[in-house]
Amino acid sequence: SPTGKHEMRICVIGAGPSGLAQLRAFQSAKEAGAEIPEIVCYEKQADWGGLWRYDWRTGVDEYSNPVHASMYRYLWSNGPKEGLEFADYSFDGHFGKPIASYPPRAVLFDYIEGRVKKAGVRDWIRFSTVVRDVTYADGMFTVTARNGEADTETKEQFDKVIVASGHFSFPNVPYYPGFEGFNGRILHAHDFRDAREFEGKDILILGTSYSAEDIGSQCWKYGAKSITVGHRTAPMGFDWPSNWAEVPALEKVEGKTAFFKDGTSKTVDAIILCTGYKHHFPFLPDDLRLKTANRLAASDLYKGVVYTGNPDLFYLGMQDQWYTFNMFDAQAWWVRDVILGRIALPDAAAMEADWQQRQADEDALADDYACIVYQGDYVKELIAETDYPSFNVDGANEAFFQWKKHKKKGIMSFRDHGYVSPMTGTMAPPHHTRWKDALDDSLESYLQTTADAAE
Ligand code: FAD
Ligand code: NA7
Repeated sequence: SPTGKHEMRICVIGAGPSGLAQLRAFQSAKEAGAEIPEIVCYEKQADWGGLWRYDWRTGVDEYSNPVHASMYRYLWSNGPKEGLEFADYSFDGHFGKPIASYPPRAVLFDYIEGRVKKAGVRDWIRFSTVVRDVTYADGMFTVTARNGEADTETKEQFDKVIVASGHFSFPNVPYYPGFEGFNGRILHAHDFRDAREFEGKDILILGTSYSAEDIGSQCWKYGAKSITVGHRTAPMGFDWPSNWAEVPALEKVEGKTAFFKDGTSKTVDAIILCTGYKHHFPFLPDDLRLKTANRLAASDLYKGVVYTGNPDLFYLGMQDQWYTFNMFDAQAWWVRDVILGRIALPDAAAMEADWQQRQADEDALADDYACIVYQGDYVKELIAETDYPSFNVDGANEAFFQWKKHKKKGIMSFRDHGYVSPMTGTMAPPHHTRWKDALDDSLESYLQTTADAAE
């Protein structure tokens, strides 16, 4: 600049819920009168919303980059919306009326988008632009990105980089003997798009976490003949429908027949690997690259967000998630305040001790209920240190507890329940149609009231 003063520049990688939280955090400080740095957000996809932006493509995208999307048609929230609500932008406010607790993807996309449209931050984002490389020298980052549409590369310098590229996109794909000779389709959850593909089919699912549970449930809902789930560690143990079986780990496949550890077998048409994802950052060199398991207290992150190997680098949303959108907000507001000089970082030893202590605390947790409280406490800890609107985290915990109980009671009916908003205190009305019978997952259908739907 003419004064010789270097203007601070911030790079945000990804415009999913985490990256958008970061943009909104800076914009809200600006709105309140603060001076904020220049912000450039690179987004590989043509639109914002991250995983919540549906993409019919699988494999590579239109510019031959790996497709980011892992969501599929007919996906409804797998946890209550009362656990993820933004504290600065309520569901009641966005939709103008109370809505039911487990919205389909399109409804949540609309909600995510509503807040950032209102904030007016779209201009900060460079769409269809994938970050290819990040280097750090002399206190500055150089970020190399490629705009797919223009087919051009840029290299720009930044003082800080915030990685918000998500960690449920690069599939963890195990091999089992016989896969190469299987006479059917083998796919990972990342490439699953439409349950109707498996109507009338016998399917085998490997894995016992959210993807296994939900993709199996989708296939059941849309008419699969049978669902068999192989577990490596333990069965999910829900009260499944009669055409659903939980079996031990897969040993091998011969032709179309799968053989399990207990000697039983099942002939199947397709194998869906719900075997999780990798934290994978192909654009980062080793000394900046986060290496962590999918857990509540990620490795090498002070307060869950500052990279201890280089505190000019931040990561958002890298934890395994009970809390999502409002946790990303808590992180983004906190990172913003470090960058604005409102929060000071301690020395390297203290930052190192911080994540190790968090992991030790996590390792000592007794059950899922304790995990929910632990992540709720983390959200409380961060929001207490910024001006993010404080909210009833205990109320959100309560919605998660109820959700767990409702799943135990009926895995195909838990989405028929409603909970109290920790932001507005509103009790969610029931959806007009039970989840198992609601085949239309559109926003229009979901937002109809019981009276409209009956007409
Ligand atoms: P993402 O949503 O993954 O967004 C990351 C963004 O970064 C993407 O837009 C991507 O294109 C971009 N990006 C990646 N690499 C680059 C690059 N090199 N250059 C530029 N841009 C890049 N959470 C819930 O709360 N409720 C649910 O019901 C729920 N269901 C889920 C179902 C599935 C199948 C999956 C996979 C996840 C689900 N989640 C759910 C969790 C989900 O992780 C969060 O809701 C949320 O999307 C995470 O936001 P994020 O911004 O951290 O990551
Ligand atoms: P998760 O929650 O990371 O779970 C991965 C599952 O995959 C888990 O049950 C693992 O079983 C299983 N797994 C991993 N490797 C293997 C092999 N080699 N063989 C058999 N089973 C294996 O991933 P999800 O996709 O379910 O959920 C990710 C997000 O998507 C989540 O936030 C949701 O909201 C949607 P283990 O218990 O380790 O034996």
